[in-house]
Amino acid sequence: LPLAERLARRIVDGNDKGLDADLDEALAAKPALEIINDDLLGGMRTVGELFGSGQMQLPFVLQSAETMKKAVAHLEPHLDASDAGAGKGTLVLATVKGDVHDIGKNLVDIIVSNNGYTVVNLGIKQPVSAIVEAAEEHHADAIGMSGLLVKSTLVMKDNLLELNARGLAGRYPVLLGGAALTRPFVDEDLAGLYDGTVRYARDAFEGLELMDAIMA
Ligand code: B1M
Repeated sequence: LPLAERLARRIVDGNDKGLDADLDEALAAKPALEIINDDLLGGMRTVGELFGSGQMQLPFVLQSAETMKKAVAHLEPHLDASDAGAGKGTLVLATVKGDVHDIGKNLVDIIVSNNGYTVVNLGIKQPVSAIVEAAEEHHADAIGMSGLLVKSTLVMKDNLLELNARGLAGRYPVLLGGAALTRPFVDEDLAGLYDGTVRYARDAFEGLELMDAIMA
């Protein structure tokens, strides 16, 4: 197989034998970010389709996810860092309560922190109380919530209402992302509920753009 297809296939098969060598070969031809976006995420999309249609079982999805994580970890030192360490602001980032998906969230962490922000990455299954506590402790400039399950969209809604109730909506702009969300859902169904600013980020780059806009 050509290298790009081989990399996508490795993600689908959850096969990390020789992964680093393939990634190094790819790095000689294109930037790390393009490898993630063009090749690796394509593999993850296929995994989602196979799982969704019942052609792939959960343990294999997990293996694919582990391979994806190893690949991203290998590429991370090669990602362009502009303004790194410039202290542009602080983002508290979490996967919401009840949701274990963290590959996308961790990509957001990598992209945003490589571009001059401090990211406090709380991990998965985070209740709103933990998110608020971290935001207060770290004097966050924004809160980012990720979720991939449909039920996570309801959790996000509750979290926004909780921030309202605590009088914190004006203090924290909120970025929302993850495959369960759509822009119309966030703009039409969630934004109106929140007393502050809430924005949808399609991918990690839009997350970075939104942070830049918030801090401008
Ligand atoms: Co699960 N899973 N999974 N899964 N999984 C999905 C989400 C699903 C769509 C698969 C499917 O059915 N086709 C489906 C959800 C269906 C639904 O809710 N309607 C699903 C399910 C059902 C489940 C379980 C319930 C399965 C079960 O147990 N029976 C279970 C959930 C457990 C739980 O959360 N309580 C489960 C478990 C798992 C694994 C553990 C095996 C594994 C996750 C491993 C891990 O993350 N460490 C897994 C995986 C890998 C997937 C799929 C296949 C791939 C997700 C992924 O990593 N994509 C997924 C299928 C899919 O998404 N179509 C699926 C790559 C990643 C880069 O994309 O996270 O969307 P994503 O991030 C993007 C953008 O969304 C955005 O930036 C990234 C790109 O730059 N983004 C943000 C994300 N967060 C952001 C935050 C921002 C800004 C941008 O600012 C704050």
